[in-house]
Amino acid sequence: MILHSYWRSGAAYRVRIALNLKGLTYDQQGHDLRTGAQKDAAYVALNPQGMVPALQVDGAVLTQSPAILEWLEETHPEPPLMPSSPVGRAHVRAMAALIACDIHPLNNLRVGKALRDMFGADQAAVDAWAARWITPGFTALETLVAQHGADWSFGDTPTLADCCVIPQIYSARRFNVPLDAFPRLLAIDERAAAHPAFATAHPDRQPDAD
Ligand SMILES: N[C@@H](CCC(=O)N[C@@H](CS)C(=O)NCC(=O)O)C(=O)O
Repeated sequence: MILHSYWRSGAAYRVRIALNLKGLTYDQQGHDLRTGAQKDAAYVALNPQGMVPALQVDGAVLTQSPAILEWLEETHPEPPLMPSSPVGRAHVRAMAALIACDIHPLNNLRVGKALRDMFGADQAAVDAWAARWITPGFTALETLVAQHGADWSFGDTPTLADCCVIPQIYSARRFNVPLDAFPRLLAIDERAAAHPAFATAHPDRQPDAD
């Protein structure tokens, strides 16, 4: 498997965590988003969106991290990253979607670039914009974790929700978003830092990291 990635991409970070939790080995090919390498013709031929991640496997190219996570769960069911009950699975998907649909798209690299290029935003304004979406999202997530979580976001083993939560916390810190109001999320982040699958997926530990 080849994971097309960028060390700081939150969406690629999700996939690395899941691959590691499943105990799978993979190579990584970094695309430096800062120089626009994701728009190179050779990469766009693989992923027409020109975004990371993409996973090359068995002659296929899988794109969109939620689809890749679901594919991984279907093809490599052990250890399970989804609960056994349908209602539990719906809760995990809801937490993952809260991040992947309702937070991350508003604070990814291209949105920050558009804020700068189209509206003259400086870094402080970009940070405030990110906080505007991360804070209410995390407020809801903290409540959902209080309802459904234990050691992890849902129950006492890592799920696909945690694959999304941890990268979003990393991103929140990059935007200087205060996190004190989210003790449950911070406890999960601390647990992840001590878990090999999460720790080795951390951006700073990737081959293309600065
Ligand atoms: N919904 C996509 C989002 C992917 C995404 O936002 N990727 C960012 C990095 S985290 C990217 O490639 N940005 C480069 C660009 O937009 O040109 C997924 O979950 O895979």
